[in-house]
Amino acid sequence: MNFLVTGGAGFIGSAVCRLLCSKPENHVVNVDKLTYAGNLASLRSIGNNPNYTFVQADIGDAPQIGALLRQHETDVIIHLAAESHVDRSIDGPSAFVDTNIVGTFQLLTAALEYWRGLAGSRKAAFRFHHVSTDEVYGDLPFDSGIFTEDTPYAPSSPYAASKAASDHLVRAWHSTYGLPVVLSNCSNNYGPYQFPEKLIPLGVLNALHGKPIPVYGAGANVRDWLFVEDHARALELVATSGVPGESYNIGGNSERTNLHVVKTICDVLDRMRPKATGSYHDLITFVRDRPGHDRRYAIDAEKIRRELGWRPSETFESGLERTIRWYIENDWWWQPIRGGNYAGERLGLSTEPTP
Ligand code: NAD
Ligand code: TDX
Repeated sequence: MNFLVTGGAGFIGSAVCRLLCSKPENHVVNVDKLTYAGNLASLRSIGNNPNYTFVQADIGDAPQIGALLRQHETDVIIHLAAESHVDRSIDGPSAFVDTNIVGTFQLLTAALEYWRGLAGSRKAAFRFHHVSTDEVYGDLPFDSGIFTEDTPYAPSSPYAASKAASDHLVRAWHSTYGLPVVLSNCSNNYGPYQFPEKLIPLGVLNALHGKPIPVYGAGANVRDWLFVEDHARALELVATSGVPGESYNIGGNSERTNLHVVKTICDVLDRMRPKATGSYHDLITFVRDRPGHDRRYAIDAEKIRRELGWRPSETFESGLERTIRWYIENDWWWQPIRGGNYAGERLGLSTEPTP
């Protein structure tokens, strides 16, 4: 099968490319603009594979995307390219509108023209898989509720609003033009190769560097955590076996408060890499909260389990341990990022400790 993966140099996209390329019958074209979040080092293990091709391009360049779809006789698009960090979307929403909304629109335009030119079984088998997030559903109370595929959209952050907008465009291209789309909405991913602006890699690397581990507000906000390789398997299933027009919620059934997450990181590091004096827990620092910070996300992943037979293989504890070990053993990957323009400091907002 010929896949075109957008955003394949990012955290989740690179896991998808590594997974798909492990099967010789697949060919993968990775289309990525290489923003600050794109990193070809994450694809080192498949960079020379005969079934892998990298193209540096913007999803907003519809003519170039159209040419790539035709040249590589694409069967399935898996669309992950996006601006993905909530704090950056609060500081500067414009790039989120450009890539997540307008970029997705341009990609849909190219995909529709390409699909209309296909015939017979290739036309029937074509899929456009749009990768989205649980954040489109908005805020849940601490003590009740769970997101199903029918939960109404109520995005809080500019990031979530831009993803919600792109989901609506993708569904409209199905209803109006018949483009065979599938969608998935996943909870928080963690694992190897995640850019160290997100909570878990930031916490691990700040701890290893003896820097404060920032916790927003009281650390009571709850996220559902999924190991990235479990997500990649789910994405392959949705892209290849999902029903056109349908959405699938994907989650790890692992709700944890942020404070629990950072405390667990400190526990694992205290065991794996003990400090000469004291504990990593001493580095936990409460800082000003994120504006519009959703209290809780929780995913009902029953549909993808029932219809596609997917379930996560890692627990939060086993996946976190693997992740921490990977960061300890792979400084070749993160040293250039920490030492370069991005020095592990959080951007903008809540840099001061809570008074
Ligand atoms: P990421 O920020 O690590 O990677 C995004 C990739 O997209 C980068 O390689 C970047 O260079 C590329 N990109 C950005 N703009 C582009 C453009 N205009 N054209 C081409 N490439 C462009 O993101 P991620 O965490 O891997 O997330 C991937 C997708 O999954 C996103 O759509 C995100 O909304 C969604 N998602 C992420 C999570 C999560 O926890 N990280 C959870 C659910 C859904
Ligand atoms: O330094 C921090 N301290 C902290 O307490 C950071 C970076 C985050 N947090 C909190 C905010 C969130 O409640 O931790 C939680 C996780 O934060 P992020 O890692 O920034 O992820 P989140 O905002 O939940 O969004 C992520 O999951 C859903 C991804 O970035 C999105 O792309 C995805 O859609």
